[in-house]
Amino acid sequence: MKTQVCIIGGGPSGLLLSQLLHRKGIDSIVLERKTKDYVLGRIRAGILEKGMLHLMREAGVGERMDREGFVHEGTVISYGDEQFTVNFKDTIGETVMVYGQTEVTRDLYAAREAAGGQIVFNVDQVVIHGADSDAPFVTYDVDGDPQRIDCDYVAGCDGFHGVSRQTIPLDVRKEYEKVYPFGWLGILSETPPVHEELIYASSERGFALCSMRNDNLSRYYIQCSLSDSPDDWTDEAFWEELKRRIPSDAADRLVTGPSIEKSIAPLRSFVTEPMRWGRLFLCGDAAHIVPPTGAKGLNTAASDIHYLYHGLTQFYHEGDSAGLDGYSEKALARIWKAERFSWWMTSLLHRFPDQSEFDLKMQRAEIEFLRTNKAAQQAMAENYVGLPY
Ligand code: RFL
Ligand code: PHB
Repeated sequence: MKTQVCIIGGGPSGLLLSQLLHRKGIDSIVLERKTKDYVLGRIRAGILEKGMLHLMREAGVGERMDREGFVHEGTVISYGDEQFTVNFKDTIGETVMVYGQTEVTRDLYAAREAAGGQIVFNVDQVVIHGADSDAPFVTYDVDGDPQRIDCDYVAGCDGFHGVSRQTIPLDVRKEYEKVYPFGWLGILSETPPVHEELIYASSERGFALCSMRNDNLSRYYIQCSLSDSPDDWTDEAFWEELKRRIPSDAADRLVTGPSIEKSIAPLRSFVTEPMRWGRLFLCGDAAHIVPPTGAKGLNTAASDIHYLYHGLTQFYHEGDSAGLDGYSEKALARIWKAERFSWWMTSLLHRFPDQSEFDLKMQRAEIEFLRTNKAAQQAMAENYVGLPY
């Protein structure tokens, strides 16, 4: 088989790139290791920045998002029983949208299918060949049958555990990593959200987050030990612990119910440099990971796709490779700022095992500074709604 861009990974990065390129007449094939149902069963990000909303609309898949998504003008930060709102709309005139990654992916699959886009599921043994040559190709097996795709470019959108990053030789690739000493235990429940805005809660017992997907679907997280397993936590134990970590007025209002999903995510900051090697471009989780505290995972994937999509369009429509040549530098400049913000929010709101009394006082002083200082709120708002592309 032959295509212009071979896209490895059918998560949000790969699907969005494929759909955007299709609208510009650029051909691609997406290779996905799992089934569509498996990809749609993963419960992940919930908050979309302006840049991601714009890309979804440009890809022609913004209609349901604009109809069913919830615009949020701010977020609540709490510490113990104290709480305040950082209002993005009032401070910088911007908002974010609550629309789950599952729905984003569902809309993108539907659009690719409607356009007759090629997505190959259940691929195995994916290998990228000749990425540093003028004639790259990708080999893989599907149902035991070996296959080959010749292409101009390869987009590595295969997440943190994919093969694309590993294809870049170790003497070219440099990785930066911070692993946090805790995870997030998350549940999804068919209950009304406890509050109309998200609540990011710092408490003596650890961090908690009250989020949502719609009027009757809530997403809650609590900081947990890395040695915990979801089976250690009954629904009752989860709700009890959540109530202890959020302000008492919210705890009193909280509607509990059976969980329909329960999982633990470890927290990590990770960046690989460069994000391009020859004709291979890394995008999204294949190149970088943020802890979820700043809601930046999916949104940083979107900014990579923005730069790569424009670079490829410029190349195919104008014969100019400047956008592709500048891809890694441009993408990384924005990534590092999102890494900083996610690390800052994580450090501000979690309990760390080795924290001294002084460290706790510093955390508290920083939260109180944020509560009372307009410039600090503006800095948080600008980062939370998403820095410009
Ligand atoms: P994805 O979503 O991981 O998609 C990569 C796709 O590539 C496939 N794949 C392969 N395909 C072919 N060949 C191979 N060799 C392959 N290896 C892997 C995989 O099956 C998969 O379908 O990466 P993408 O598209 O870059 O999207 C990034 C986002 O998914 C990610 O940044 C966020 O979901 C991060 N994240 C969260 N972000 C938030 O903002 N809020 C959250 O609450 C949140 N929760 C999460 C998360 C990430 C998690 N992971 C990765 C463990 C919860 C979890 C559990
Ligand atoms: C979510 O709704 O899953 C969510 C929202 C905000 C975050 C992380 C996760 O910072």
